Amino acid sequence: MSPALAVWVILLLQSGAQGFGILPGSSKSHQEITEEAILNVTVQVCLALAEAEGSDFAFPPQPFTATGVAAACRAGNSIRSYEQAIRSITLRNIRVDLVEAVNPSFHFDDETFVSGRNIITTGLQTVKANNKEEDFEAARENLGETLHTLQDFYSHSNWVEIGMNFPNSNLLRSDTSIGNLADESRATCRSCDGDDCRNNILEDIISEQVLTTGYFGLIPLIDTKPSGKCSHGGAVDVTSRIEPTGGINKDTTDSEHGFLHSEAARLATSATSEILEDVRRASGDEPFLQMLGVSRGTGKALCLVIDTTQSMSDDIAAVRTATSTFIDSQVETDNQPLFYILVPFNDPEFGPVMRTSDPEVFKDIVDDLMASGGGDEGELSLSGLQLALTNAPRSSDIFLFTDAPAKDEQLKSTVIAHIERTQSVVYFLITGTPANTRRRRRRNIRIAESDAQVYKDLSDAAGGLVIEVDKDQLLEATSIIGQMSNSTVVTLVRASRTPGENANFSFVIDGTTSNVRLFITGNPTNVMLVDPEGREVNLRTPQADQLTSSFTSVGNLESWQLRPQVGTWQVMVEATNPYTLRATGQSPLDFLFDFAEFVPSPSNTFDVLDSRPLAGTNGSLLVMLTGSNTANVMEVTLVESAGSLEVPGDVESQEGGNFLVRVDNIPSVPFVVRVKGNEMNATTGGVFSFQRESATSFRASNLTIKADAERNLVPGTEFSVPFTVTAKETGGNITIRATTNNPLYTASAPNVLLVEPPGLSANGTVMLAVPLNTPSGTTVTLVIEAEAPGGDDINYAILRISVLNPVSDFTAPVCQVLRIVNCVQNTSADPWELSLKVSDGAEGTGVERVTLTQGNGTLTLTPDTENQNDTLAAYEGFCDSPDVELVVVDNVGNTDTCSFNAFTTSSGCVASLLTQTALGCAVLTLALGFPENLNMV
Ligand SMILES: *[C@@H]1O[C@H](CO)[C@@H](O)[C@H](O)[C@H]1NC(C)=O
Ligand SMILES: *[C@@H]1O[C@H](CO)[C@@H](O)[C@H](O)[C@H]1NC(C)=O
Ligand SMILES: *[C@@H]1O[C@H](CO)[C@@H](O)[C@H](O)[C@H]1NC(C)=O
Ligand SMILES: *[C@@H]1O[C@H](CO)[C@@H](O)[C@H](O)[C@H]1NC(C)=O
Ligand SMILES: *[C@@H]1O[C@H](CO)[C@@H](O)[C@H](O)[C@H]1NC(C)=O
Ligand SMILES: *[C@@H]1O[C@H](CO)[C@@H](O)[C@H](O)[C@H]1NC(C)=O
Ligand SMILES: [Ca+2]
Ligand SMILES: [Ca+2]
Repeated sequence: MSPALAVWVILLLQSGAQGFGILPGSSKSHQEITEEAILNVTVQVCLALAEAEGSDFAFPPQPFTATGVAAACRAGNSIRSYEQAIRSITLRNIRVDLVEAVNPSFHFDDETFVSGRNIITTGLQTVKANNKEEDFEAARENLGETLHTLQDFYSHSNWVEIGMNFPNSNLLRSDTSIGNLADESRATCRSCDGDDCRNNILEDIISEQVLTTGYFGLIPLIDTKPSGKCSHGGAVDVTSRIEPTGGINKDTTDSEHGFLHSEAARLATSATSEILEDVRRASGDEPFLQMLGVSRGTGKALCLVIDTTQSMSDDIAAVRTATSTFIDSQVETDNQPLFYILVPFNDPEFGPVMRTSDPEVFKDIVDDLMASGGGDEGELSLSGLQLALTNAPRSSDIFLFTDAPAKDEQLKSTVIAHIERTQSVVYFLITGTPANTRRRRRRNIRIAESDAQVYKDLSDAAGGLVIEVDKDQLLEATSIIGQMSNSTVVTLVRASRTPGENANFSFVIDGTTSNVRLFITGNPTNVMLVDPEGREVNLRTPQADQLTSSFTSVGNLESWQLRPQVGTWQVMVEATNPYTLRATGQSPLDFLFDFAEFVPSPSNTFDVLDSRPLAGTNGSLLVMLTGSNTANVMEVTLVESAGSLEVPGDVESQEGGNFLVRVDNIPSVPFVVRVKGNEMNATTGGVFSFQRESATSFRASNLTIKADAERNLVPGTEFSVPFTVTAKETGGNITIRATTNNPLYTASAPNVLLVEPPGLSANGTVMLAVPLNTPSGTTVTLVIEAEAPGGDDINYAILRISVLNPVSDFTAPVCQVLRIVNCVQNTSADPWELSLKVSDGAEGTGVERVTLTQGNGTLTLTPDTENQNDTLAAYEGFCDSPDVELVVVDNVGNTDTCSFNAFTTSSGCVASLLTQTALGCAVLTLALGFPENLNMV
C-alpha cells in the first residue's frame, strides 16, 4: 500500500460515520453489499429464464463476479454494459453519503423511521416507473440512492440487536407497520465506552423488541439528542459524547456494535436482494435484465438519426437496404443490440424518438420513413442528435445521415456535453447531392468545408468519423456500420490533426483482441504501418497486404483490416491536410472511468463528476477494468486528441476493482484517456500487456458548475434547481443556458451571472416545468451550461430528474379463486384447472400484468367484462405439476405472488394478506361448495 493510499483509506474509514463504509475494505461496504445482491439476483433471473426456455443453466463459480455471471447468463458480450450498470448503481448509492451527508432520514439516523421508509418507497415507485418507461439509466440511479437508505437501516437501527434474522419487508411498503417504534420520550440506551458498548441498549427495549436508531451529529454544542437516546457512535458523532454516551452502529467491525457488523451486512444484502426481486416482479424478467445491462447481444443500442427532408429520398432508400441487411446479420447473434432507436429530423420538425428491441419492428419503422419538405438548405440535425443522445443508453453507437448543414449549430456545446457524459460514439454519413442541383465537384461534397466543421468537431468529441460520400456510395459506406457497431468494439488508438502534420502513433494488439481495423479520413499523403516485428509497409503500395488482409475506400474514408499479430504496432502519417485516425478491435477487455473530486469532511472521500473537471489543477479519475477478474491497470495518461501533449497520472489500486488515478495538471486542450494494463493468460499463466483509449475526447474548464435537484418532479408544481458557478481565476459575465431533452419541458434560467472576486462564484436557479399529463417515470434531462466571456470555455451540469405523479395505490392486486378442479394423485394423466379473478380493487390503479412463474400448464388471460380493471386468469395443467405461482402487478408496480397447489388449494386468500380477501373468501366457500353449478367465469 502506497503512503498516499494509506491516508486515503484512513479518511474513508472515518467517513464510515454515515453508514457502511463506502468502498470495500476489511468490513463490508455499501459497494460490496450492492454488488453481491445484484450478482445474486441476476443469477436467479437467468436461472428462471433458462428453465422457462428449457435450456441448461450452469451456476457461475463462487464468489460470483460480473464476468462469471454474464457468462452463465450467456451474455458475455454485454459484460461492459453490465459492469457499467452495476457501477452506476453503486456510485449513486455511495453518493448519498456525500450529497445527503447530514440529512438523517437518508440514513435512518435520529429514529427517522417514517421519513426514512418514505425515501425507500418513493424511490422504489420511481425505479418501477422508470423501468416502465424503459429509462433504465434513470432507474439505475434511483435504485442506487434507494439502496443506500435501505442498507443503512440494518447498521443504524437495533433490528439485529432485538434478534431479527431476516430483512424488514415492511420497509418496502407504505401501508404497513414498520415495527414497534420507540416513543420520542422513551429511553433506549445507557452510557457505555468503546469496547463496553455491547450491551448498552436497555433490556426492556430488547425484550419488548422496540425499534430505535442512533442519533448522529457533527457540530459540538449544536447537535444534540433527546434524553436517554442511543447515539450512532464513532469519532465524528458528537452526540455519542452526550449522556448516554457510546453508540450502536455496525458500520464496520471497529464500530461500537462492530461485533454485529457481519450480521447487519448479511441482512442488508438480503434486503437488497429482496427489493431487487420486487423491482424484477414489477418490470418482468427481460426488462429487469435490461436495467442491469445484461443481454444476449451487445447490451448497446443501435441508433440512427436520419434527415427526412426531400433531397434525402435516395439516401433513405440506401439506409433502408443497408440497415435491413445489417440487422438480419445480427439477429440472434452476440452482436444483436439491446435496442434500436430511430430519430428523424426535418425542418422545422424533428423527432419523435422511435425505440424498440424488436428487429422486425425496427425494419418496419425504417421502411415507413418518407422524405419530404425541409424548406431551405439547413436542417435541424443537431436537434435530432440531441434527442438521440438523451434517449439512448450510455456508450451507444449513433449514425447520423444527412446531406445538409446544421441549421441549429447553437446546440453544438450542449450536444458535446451529452457526448462527454454518455460516451456515445457518433458517425456522420454526409452525402453529396445529384449533379443537377449543383455543379458536380470531383469529391461531390455538397456542404461547404465550413458547414462540415460542426460535424467534424462533434465526431472528434465523440470518437466517430465524418464520412463524406456520393449518394450512390452510401450503401457501401453504411457497411461500415457493421464494423463499427459490432459487439465489444474497443478503441486502441484515436487521434486527429488539424491542420495536418506528420505524426507517429502506436497501439498494442493483445491476445484478446480480434478484428483490428485502421480507419483514416482526410487522405494523408503517406501512411506507413510497422508491425511488432519491425516490418514496415507503405499502405499506399501493394506491399500493404503483407500486414493487412483487406482494404476498403469509400468517399473520404479508408479502412484496413490488420493481420492479427500480437504486440506493439506503429502508424506513421505524413500529411499537410487535416486527418483523423482510429484503430479499433473486438475484445471483452475494456475500461470504464469517471472524473472524481475530493469532498472534504464529513465525507472525506471522492465524488464522481457530472461535469467537466477543473483545468490547470490536480484532479482524479476513478478507473475500472471490465471483462476480467485478473487484469491490472499499470498506467493512465491523458493524451491530447489533436496534438502530442501527454499527462501521466499516478495509479493507486484499491480493493473492489477500482483504480484511483491522480493527475497533477488537467490539460486545457481536449484529451482522451489512455489506459495500459496487464492481464494474465489463463492458459499459460503468463502476463501480457494491453492498451485501450477512451472513444470519447474530453475537455476541462476553468469554470465549475454544481447543481442539485429534489429527486422527483411532480407535474404542475414549481420545480427549482439551484446551481452555483465558480470561476478559477478571472470571472466576468458568465452566459447561462438551460436546455431539456424535450421542447415540452421548459427550463428558464438567468441569461447571465456576474461572477466577481472575492468569491468568484454566483448562484442561480433554473425553473423547470413539464406538462400535467407527463407520465411517471419519464426523465427530464436538464443541461445547465455556463460559458466564460469569449465563448471558448464552457462547463455544464447534467441532471436526470424523474417525473413521479403522486401515488395513492399501495396495494398489489389480489387473486381470488373462482373455481378449482383439484387433483387426487400425482399423474400426468389427470388435468387440473384453476380459474381466478385478479383484481386491484375499486380504489386501485388496475391490473397491469399477470405472469406465470411456476407451473408447466398454460395460462389464459381475459379482461373481466364486468370490470375492465380486473383480469380473469384460467390455468390448465396436469396433476404431475401441482404447484402454480403467479406474479400479479398493478399499474404503479405494486406486486405480489399468488401460489396454488393442485392438492391443497381451497382458498382464494392464500397469497395475500389484503383487506379485500374477507369478501374473496366468502365467495370462495360458496364456489367450492358448488363447483359445478357456479360458473362465475
Ligand atoms: C439471493 O437472492 C435470493 C432471491 O433472489 C434471496 O432469497 C437470497 O436471500 C439472496 N442471497 C443473498 C446472499 O442475498
Ligand atoms: C463482427 O464480429 C464477429 C464476431 O463476433 C465477426 O465474425 C465479424 O466478422 C464481425 N463483423 C465485422 C463487419 O467486423
Ligand atoms: C495465451 O497464450 C497462448 C500460448 O502462447 C496463446 O496462443 C494465446 O493467444 C494467449 N491468449 C491470450 C489471451 O493472450
Ligand atoms: C484556463 O485559463 C488559462 C489561463 O487563463 C488558459 O490558458 C486556459 O486555456 C484556460 N482553460 C480552458 C479550458 O479554457
Ligand atoms: C457585465 O454586464 C453588465 C451589463 O451588461 C455590465 O454593466 C458589466 O460591466 C459587465 N461586467 C463585466 C465584468 O464584464
Ligand atoms: C450560494 O448559495 C450557497 C448556499 O445555498 C451559499 O452558501 C453561498 O454563499 C451562495 N453564494 C453566493 C455567491 O451567493
Ligand atoms: Ca431546411
Ligand atoms: Ca393496487
